[in-house]
Amino acid sequence: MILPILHYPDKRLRKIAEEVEVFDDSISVLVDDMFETMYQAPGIGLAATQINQHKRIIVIDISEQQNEPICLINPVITEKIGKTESEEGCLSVPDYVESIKRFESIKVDAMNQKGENFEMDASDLLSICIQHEVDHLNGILFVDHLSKLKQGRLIKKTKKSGKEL
Ligand code: GNR
Ligand code: NI
Repeated sequence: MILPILHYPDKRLRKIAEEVEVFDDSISVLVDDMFETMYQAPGIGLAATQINQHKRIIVIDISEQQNEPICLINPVITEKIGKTESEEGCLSVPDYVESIKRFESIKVDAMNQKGENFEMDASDLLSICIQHEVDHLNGILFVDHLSKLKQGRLIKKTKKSGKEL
């Protein structure tokens, strides 16, 4: 099922997601719905927060063919190496892209849909995407990393478009 995506400045995007402790069918259904929603958008990642489910679940697929799904549950970034800067967008902040500084490479501890632990190394776009999604789980949007000047301009643009702040 395709689920509606919350849009900035919706306050529900600011909630801190809770760890998944029980890996039952409802989690599998949620993960499947998140992939469907992400692919349809289309996006390269989606955090449960964006569909108003405040659980620490991320889905990602950075492949061209949309055939390399990655699901991270309870992800924790355990190592952060180097610096990089690139253009980011977000399904929750439509029609807005800006350059954001991130760590270049990271190590992540996470669980799969069965609740099994695994570790992964990520660099480049995958690393950026994971950092972007983990931010969502903590109620942080990519625009929070911008200067106050740019944030002010975004607020103005958002108000103009008729959205409540
Ligand atoms: O689809 C997305 N593209 C993207 C591009 C650069 C950096 C991060 C992203 S994630 C975004 C989908 C999204 O909003 N995930 O939360
Ligand atoms: Ni996003």
